[in-house]
Amino acid sequence: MAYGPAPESNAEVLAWLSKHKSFGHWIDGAFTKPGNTFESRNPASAKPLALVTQGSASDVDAAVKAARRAQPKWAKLPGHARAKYLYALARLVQKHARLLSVLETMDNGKPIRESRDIDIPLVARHFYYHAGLAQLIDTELPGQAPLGVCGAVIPWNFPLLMLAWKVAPALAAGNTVVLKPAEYTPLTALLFAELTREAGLPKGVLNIVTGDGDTGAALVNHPDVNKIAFTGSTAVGRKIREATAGSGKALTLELGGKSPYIVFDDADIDSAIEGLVDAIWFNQGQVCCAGSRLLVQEGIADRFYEKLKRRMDGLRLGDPLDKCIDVGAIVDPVQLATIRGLVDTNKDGETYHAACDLPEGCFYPPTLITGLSAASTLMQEEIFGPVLVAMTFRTPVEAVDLANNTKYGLAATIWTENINLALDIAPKVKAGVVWINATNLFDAAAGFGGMRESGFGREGGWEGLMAYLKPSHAAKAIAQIKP
Ligand code: TXE
Repeated sequence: MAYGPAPESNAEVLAWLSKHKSFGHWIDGAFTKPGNTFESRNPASAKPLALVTQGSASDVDAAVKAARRAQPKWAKLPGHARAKYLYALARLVQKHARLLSVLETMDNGKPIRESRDIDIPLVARHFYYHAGLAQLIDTELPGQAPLGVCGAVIPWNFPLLMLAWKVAPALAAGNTVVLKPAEYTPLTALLFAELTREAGLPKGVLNIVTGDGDTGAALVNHPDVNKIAFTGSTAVGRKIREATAGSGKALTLELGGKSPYIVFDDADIDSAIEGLVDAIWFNQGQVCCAGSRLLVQEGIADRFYEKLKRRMDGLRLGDPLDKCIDVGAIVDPVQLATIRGLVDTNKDGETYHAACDLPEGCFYPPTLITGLSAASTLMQEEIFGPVLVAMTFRTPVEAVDLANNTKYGLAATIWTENINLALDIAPKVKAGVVWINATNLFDAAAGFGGMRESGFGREGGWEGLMAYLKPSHAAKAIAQIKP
C-alpha cells in the first residue's frame, strides 16, 4: 500500500542513470571504460539501476598509482587551499542533494526521508567540518604530515556517508584516496566522483574502484597503500587486520555491534519508545550502532512491551521513495535471507511481527523477540535487520552486566529520569558512545568508533583527523634535540 505520491523515480536521477548505464572506475579524474560488469539493483523494486565494473587487482593498482602520483602535490598545498576544495564539495553535495538522496534511496532501499534529512545533510556537514580542520592543520598541528595513499573500504548501509567519513578527513590531512564502495550500493560514490570534477579537485586525489570483496582485498594487500580504513562486518575486519599485520599500514576498523538500549522503570516511556523506533527501525535496523538489544527494568516490562507492539503496528512499510514511509526495503535478498534465517532459529522466545502491511519483495516487518536467555544466539549476534531482541533486568548492576554481556562495544543508550543514575551507569557500559535519553546522535565533530570486537580508531572530530596524520621528519628531528 502506498501512502502518498511515490514516483518510481525522479526525472533527474533517471536522466543521470540513462546517461551512464554502464560504469567504469573513477581513476585519475575520469571514468575508465567499463570492464566485466555486475548489476546494481533497486532492492524495493528488484529492477536493475546500472551496470558497474568488477574491479581487478590491476584496476586497483592503476588507482593506487594515480593516487601516489597526485599525493605529493596535494600534500604540499597549504591547508587553506585544500579546504577550498572541501568547501566546494560540501556546497556541491547541497546543490545536488535531491539527486543524491533519491539515488541513495533507490540503490539502498532506505526511506527517502532518511537519505534526504539525515544521510545527505550529514555528508555535507562532514565536508564543511573537515574543510575547517584542513585550514587549522598548518597552524594548530605543526610537524604533522599525511600518511600518503589511503585505502577506504566501505559498507552498503550508509553508502555516501561512509565515503564522507573516510574521504573528508583523509583529504583534509593531505592524503590521497582509493575508495572501494560496497557492491550493493556503488552509485552515489560514482555520482560523487563527478562532483569532484565539478569542484575542480586535482586528478588522482580521489579514485574509486568498484567491485566485491576480492577488489577490497586487492586494495588492502596493495604494497603501496599506507593506511586502510574499513567499515563493515567483524569477520572481514578480522581478515583485514591479519592481512595488514606487519605490513606497516595504519589501520582503523569500524565493525559490528549489538548495542544495548537500557530503559529504567522511572523513564519517560513514550519518549523511550520513540527513541527505540529510531534506534532499531532507522534504516531497517541495518546500522552498526543500532539499539538492537532492549534491556527493560522488570517492573515496567509488560506495559512497555504492550505499548511498543502498538507503536510497531503503526509503522508504515513500503516504497522507500514515498515520503510517508517509516521502514523501507532490506538492501538485498541475501541480507533478507540472513535476517530471516537468524529469526527462524528462535525456538525459546516469543516472536512478534508488527501487524503492518508487508509489501512483496525485499521487505521484513519490524520484529520484537522477548523471553530469550542472555546467552542465546539472537541476544549475542548482530542481526543487522529490523529485529529487536529484549530481556528484563532487576537492578542497575544487573543492567550493566547484561549490557556488557556481548563481544561488541560500539554504542549504548540509557533511558531514565534520574540523571545521577544515568551518569553512574554510563562509564560502566563498555561502548564507544553512550547516549542518555536520546539515541543515534551523530556529528562530524564527535569521534565515533568502538571497542572490543566493534573495532578501534575514531572517525570524526580531531581524533578522527589524527588517524590520517603522522609526526613528520621535522617533528621527529625537533623531538630528538636534547635541551
Ligand atoms: O559486509 P562485509 P556484508 C555486518 C552485518 C551484515 C554483515 C554482512 O552484520 O549482515 O556484516 O554484510 C568489502 N577484504 N555489517 O557482507 O562483507 C565488501 O566488498 C577487503 C556491519 O556486506 O564486511 C564491502 O565493501 N574488503 C557493518 C565491505 O567490505 C572486503 C556494515 C563490507 O562488506 C573483503 C555492513 C575482504 N576480504 C555490514 N570482503 C557496520 N559495522 O556498519 C568484503 N569486503
